[in-house]
Amino acid sequence: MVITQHQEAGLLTLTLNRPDALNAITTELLVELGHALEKAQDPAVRTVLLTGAGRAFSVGQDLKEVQVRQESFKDHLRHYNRVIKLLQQLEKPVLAAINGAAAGAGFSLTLACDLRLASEGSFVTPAFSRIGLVPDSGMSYFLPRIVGWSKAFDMLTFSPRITAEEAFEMGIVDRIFPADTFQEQVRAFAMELAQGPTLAIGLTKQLLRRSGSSSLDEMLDLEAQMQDRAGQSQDHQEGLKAFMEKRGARFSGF
Ligand code: LHQ
Repeated sequence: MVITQHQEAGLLTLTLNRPDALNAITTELLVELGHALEKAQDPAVRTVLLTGAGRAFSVGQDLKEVQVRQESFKDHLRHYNRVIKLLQQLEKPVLAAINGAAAGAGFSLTLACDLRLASEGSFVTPAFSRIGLVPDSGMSYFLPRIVGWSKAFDMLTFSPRITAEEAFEMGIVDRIFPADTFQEQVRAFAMELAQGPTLAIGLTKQLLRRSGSSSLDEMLDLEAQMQDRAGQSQDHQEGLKAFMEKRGARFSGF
């Protein structure tokens, strides 16, 4: 298996597991990741954490596989695009734990997640321009939305190595944890999210997704629809009760 899965309470951890190849992405890896993300639609999963085994998150497409490719890049990218859409469409938080280098489509995978947690000493790099390619796997969609058009153009043209600290300053990375306690701190962060109001978080994710291509009027209507749904949830009842009783809420995710 090149994707390992570990479920602990509502937290599903998916690990890219080709450490000897710095988790370079193969077709096999994309197919396994796609299956795992489909299974993650199960309501028992309340947070998904994507990370890499060994010293890298992922160095992107396995360039050795590309050299012996049978299909066009356009055909090959179908495998990537399926995974990117699944990450975005999951109605629950999806976290990337960047434990080392995240390059090319490896970086794209992290951008399709909702939050990026990086280890001190890790870095991201678009990498595409260095081998004469254009950004893919959603990078041209997500990156300008996070850093703005000019910064994205600069990054995609020069493909520098961007340290976790620089990425944090640019809003690409959301939390940085020390390397020696990275796994424990990521787990604690993800476990807390997995005990959150999952239904409301999933609806929030839908709202943000739609806001990129909607008018204010459309978003106001959609917010009202989503608030109706959230307002009928068990978690809303529990949130209100906990507020009145001056205690922390115990959310079920429904
Ligand atoms: C690798 C790779 C790699 C194989 C390092 N593959 N072996 C989708 C589909 C269609 C078309 C193509 O594009 C795509 C999407 C993409 O992702 S394209 C972009 C692919 N990724 C890259 O171009 C990144 C290439 N790698 C690097 O720039 C560096 O290795 C980074 C910055 C990631 C890490 O640098 P270092 O930590 O200094 O490690 P290193 O460069 O020494 O690499 C260690 C080994 O890993 C080395 O092998 P070796 O046998 O010499 O020890 C590299 O050849 C190998 N490796 N990336 N993508």
